[in-house]
Amino acid sequence: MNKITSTLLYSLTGAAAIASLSSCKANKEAEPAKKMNIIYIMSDDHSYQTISAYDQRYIHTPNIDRIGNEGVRFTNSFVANSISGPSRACMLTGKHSHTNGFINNATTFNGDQLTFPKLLQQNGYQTAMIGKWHLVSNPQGFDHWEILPGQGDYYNPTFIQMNGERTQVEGYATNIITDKAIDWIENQRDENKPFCMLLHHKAPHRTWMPDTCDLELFADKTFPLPENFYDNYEGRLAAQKQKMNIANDMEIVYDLKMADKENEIHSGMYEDWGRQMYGEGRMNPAQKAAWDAHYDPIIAKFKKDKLSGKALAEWKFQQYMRDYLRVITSVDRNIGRVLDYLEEKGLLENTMIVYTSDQGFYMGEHGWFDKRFMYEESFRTPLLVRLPGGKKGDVAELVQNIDYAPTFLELAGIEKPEEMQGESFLPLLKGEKVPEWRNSLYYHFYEYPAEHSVCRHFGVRNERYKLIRYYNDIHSWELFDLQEDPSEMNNIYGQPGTEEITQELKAELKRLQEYYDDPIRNEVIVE
Ligand code: SGN
Ligand code: CA
Repeated sequence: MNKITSTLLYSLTGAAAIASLSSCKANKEAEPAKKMNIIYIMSDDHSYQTISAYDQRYIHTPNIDRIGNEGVRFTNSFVANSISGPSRACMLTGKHSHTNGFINNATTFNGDQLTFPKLLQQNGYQTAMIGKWHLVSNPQGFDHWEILPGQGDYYNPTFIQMNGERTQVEGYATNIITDKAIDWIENQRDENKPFCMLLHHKAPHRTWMPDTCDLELFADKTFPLPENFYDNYEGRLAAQKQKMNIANDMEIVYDLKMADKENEIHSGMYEDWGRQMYGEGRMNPAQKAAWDAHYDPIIAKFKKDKLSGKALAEWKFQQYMRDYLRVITSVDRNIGRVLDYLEEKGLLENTMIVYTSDQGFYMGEHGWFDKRFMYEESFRTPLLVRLPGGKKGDVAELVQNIDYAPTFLELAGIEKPEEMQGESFLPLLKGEKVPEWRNSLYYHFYEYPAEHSVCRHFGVRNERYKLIRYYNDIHSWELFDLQEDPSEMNNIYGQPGTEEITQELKAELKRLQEYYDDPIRNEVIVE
């Protein structure tokens, strides 16, 4: 059977066609339908604002969009704890942070607990994990893994192999992770088994280092400042305390690459790291030459212009946006490579493809970069899923990253273990209605005191309202009406007229804390 016939058959009837094809074989018992493969692509800190399927203001991402166009775009997708390691632990275990134990990036993941890759592996799947892992302990439940140590590097990254050896690979991380993923699918897996591949990019994490071929992109573009770029954080105590402000906390040398050869520019505590990273450090001579050809003239102009105040803040914003979007361009291009490869091999028809990020990110909203807060830009995360034979279009139900594991398991025909707290959204992917779907989400962020100074908080969000409780050093409540105030500028907690909704949300918050059994409810009493 040639590829066109097979493509047609698969796309017409999906899994049923796969089953009937195998049952055509003469004098052979009917083989069960082949299980769907899973490719779970996740990048690090990719904001939905910079995916054109979600927002057309900044960049065109045709390949990422394709996943949503040929499948489902989740318009209300959220995380449980907006920071890398914790998010990853939630996704692997299907459990909230307090249950899986990985509450902040300083924790070590207890890899002995149940995860979806383990269950898939035990049920006949071949499993692989390539790229950023960030859980300190070694991956378990994978037939193959190659991970970046910690955050990893953009240029000539080192990978930790399954045998514990560390190997440095020349090139750019996003390309290399993609090469390795395609190579595993092409040459290393057992073709008789379904597979599940976790393809997890380092990009576009700080410090947003573009590939050399993308350095000139967006050079002439000026991006509109978000309306609340100059937010003064009135009525929001934790926001006043944070250190993730572009104007004040984004570093000229480290974040914005102004590592001048004359060593005249000095900025921030990470300056030395920056000078090392953008100097001879990890780059080879060709990479360094391309890098300098781009940044040297910008450094020269920066020195000459001597910007300050708002002009400096806005220059920082523009530089940040350009670098970040260049890094996204490379992510998108490499996702295109994966999709083209799968198409060429006839694998698109029996592979579910997921694109998401470990959390959202601020693109200057509230004046910020980074994440952590339960505010929309970082509580949300992009989620596009292409399921062959499934629904095409938007899904508006509230989903959370604890739902991924149950979804993958259901797709593979494996029952959800009792301890998993998420819900499978497979029915939503198939276009089914789920009347009893949740109508509120629980969130809990712990990493404090720490970098960026975002206080500990938990909260609840429903379709329209969000209630946040900060604790630890700051004890305060915030209430937002997302319909009236989508940018969360106006904390209406305690205002006349909000008594009823506040009581309702507090009751819901208590219910969720009990339902998910978060021990914080014994320490910080919601009343
Ligand atoms: C690093 C970054 C922070 C970032 C955390 C967590 N600093 O510490 O800006 O918030 O990672 O990010 S850096 O100087 O090392 O770049 S996470 O996505 O990995 O959780
Ligand atoms: Ca992240």
